Amino acid sequence: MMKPVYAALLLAGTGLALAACSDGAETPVEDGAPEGIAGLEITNGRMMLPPVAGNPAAVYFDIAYDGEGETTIASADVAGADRAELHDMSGSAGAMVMGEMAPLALQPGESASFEPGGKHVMAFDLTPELTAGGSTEVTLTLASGDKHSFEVEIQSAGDAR
Ligand SMILES: [Cu+2]
Repeated sequence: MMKPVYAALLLAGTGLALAACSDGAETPVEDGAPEGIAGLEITNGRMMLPPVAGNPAAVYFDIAYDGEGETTIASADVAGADRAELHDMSGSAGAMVMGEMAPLALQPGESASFEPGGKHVMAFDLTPELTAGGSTEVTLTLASGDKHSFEVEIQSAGDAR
């Protein structure tokens, strides 16, 4: 007796969730959030120092988004670096090239990894104060102009990525 009722409720719930998702795509962006973006979560953040001083460093992290409406990451800044760019790798094995990445759009529920061999933030002209074992702040700027900052651990080139 209980089982069919329970199953029917589950089905009804699924239908509602799907409807809510498709409506969400057109929800306008919420007001600016000075202390970070609601629903944006960064984990596993780390900066890999270059093997040769003077070369750029790479910043990696995992990003998960579960806010309202689409969000788009347009640029990045790294404290202690003169400038930073969003990069991605393209091409095939043996002939990979990196280049500037198009702004990264995330829908609610989506996630992405910035990782060796793929997307990364490239940090140019580092101050000598960025040393292995320390940390620095990375700020992502969204297409909306909102910013989201987080700390990354600094690792030397030889450390496991
Ligand atoms: Cu790069």
